[in-house]
Amino acid sequence: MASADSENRPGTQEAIPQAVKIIVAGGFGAGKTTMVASVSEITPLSTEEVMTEASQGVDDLGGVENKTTTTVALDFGRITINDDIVLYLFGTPGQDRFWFMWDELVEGALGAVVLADTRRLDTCFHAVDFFERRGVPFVVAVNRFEGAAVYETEEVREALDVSAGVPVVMADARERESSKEVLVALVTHIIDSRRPAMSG
Ligand SMILES: Nc1nc2c(ncn2[C@@H]2O[C@H](COP(=O)(O)OP(=O)(O)OP(=O)(O)O)[C@@H](O)[C@H]2O)c(=O)[nH]1
Ligand SMILES: [Mg+2]
Repeated sequence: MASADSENRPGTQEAIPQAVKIIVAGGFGAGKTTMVASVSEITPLSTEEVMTEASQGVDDLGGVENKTTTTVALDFGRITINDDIVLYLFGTPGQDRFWFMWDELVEGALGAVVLADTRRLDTCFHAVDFFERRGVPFVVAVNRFEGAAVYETEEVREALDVSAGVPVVMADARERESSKEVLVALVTHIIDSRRPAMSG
């Protein structure tokens, strides 16, 4: 649906499809649902469920103790970047026990946003690793939470050990403009990362 791969014409500018599937990933509670909702121009589909006592001891609530709901399947939203590009956003469920769904969600995706939670930077290691292994271009968006340590983008890059070519940007997932800037950075990165393949 989202990725119009069948319309690809390698070697031409039109190799960038009009409808682009993007994954919004990151650790549990990093702000994925918030980002998809803030930026979507359609009413976002969300699959939030109230967390019950049953999740205690199963889900790692350290640092996000006030969280009462969680995504159990996916978030879905859409944003038009310009006349040529419409992004279809798929937010992942954040908890470890739903990782099995990521393989399905990533199918056909051209890029990803990894939301880094400044309270628990380590929780996005899985996402970074996941997209690196699959060769899916991604940007790291550092979502700042009040009271959390303040990091420079380069500190985050070092902590996550992402390569110099991966954009690391500051973000506030609650702000539409900020979320849109992240996505524009991602689209630019996707285009850049496809360029060598097109010329070679
Ligand atoms: N301060 C601050 N709070 C945020 C930001 N982004 C999200 N939040 C808050 O963090 C909480 C969790 O956000 P969600 O969007 O549900 O996080 P999620 O990554 O979808 O969570 P899971 O689906 O459970 O993994 C919500 O209460 C948001 O309002 C941000 O950029 N800054
Ligand atoms: Mg969510």
